[in-house]
Amino acid sequence: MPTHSRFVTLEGGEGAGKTTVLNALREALREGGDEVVATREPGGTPLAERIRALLLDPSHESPCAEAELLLMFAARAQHVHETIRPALARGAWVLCDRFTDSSYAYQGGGRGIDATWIAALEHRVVGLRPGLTLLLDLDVARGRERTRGRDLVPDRIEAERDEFFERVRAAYRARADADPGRVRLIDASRSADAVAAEAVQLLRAWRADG
Ligand code: Z5A
Repeated sequence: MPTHSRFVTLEGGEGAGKTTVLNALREALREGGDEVVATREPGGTPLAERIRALLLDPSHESPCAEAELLLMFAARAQHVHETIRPALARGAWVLCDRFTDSSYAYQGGGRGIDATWIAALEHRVVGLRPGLTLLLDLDVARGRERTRGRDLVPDRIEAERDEFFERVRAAYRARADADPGRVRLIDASRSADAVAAEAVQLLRAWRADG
């Protein structure tokens, strides 16, 4: 699977601090004068954002696990085609809040879909991996505590039980163990400043190496 050195993703469970870290990374890269495209999944294009709304809305019929996976990849295909590849082609950095590792963690680990099926979609539909993935690892209960009271109604995936999120976390950690060169695990239980500082340091080292 081809990777791109300027394609960097943030992964982790609910409340791990991805959005907070992404903002710090964007500032660090902009200081160097580079163009930075900050985006997210599911989403990142008008069509993919509409698919996101469908996926997260708790008020209508829930998709079955397979439909959920295919909708995640439908959004991703559009996002890669319309936003990510063009940005990388013009030399920009792409910082993405979640990408295919989320599908392995949530639909694979959480829902129990066979990883070989996810890998087949990744190869046929996406064809691209980030050069660097920062995995913010956090205890499930602490993540939930951080986001408690944020939304009046939790979205459809946030409403899952703790056991689901424990499986998600285990699947993420297994991906970091299997691919330590790309997936760097960060202890996200520390202060937001300490987590952001480590993430920026890892990115700077990555940029210097590349
Ligand atoms: N999903 C999927 O199933 N399959 C896929 O393929 C993809 C996604 C791509 C939407 O994602 C859902 O889609 C997601 C997985 C699924 N469902 N869940 N759960 P999302 O990224 O929009 O949802 P999220 O991960 O739940 O976002 P989040 O809860 O906002 O997490 P975050 O971005 O990592 O956290 P944050 O916004 O930076 O911080 C949360 C709060 O904690 C906030 O008040 C911060 O001020 C605070 N915070 C942050 N860092 C710290 C530290 N270090 N200490 C204390 N407090 C902190």
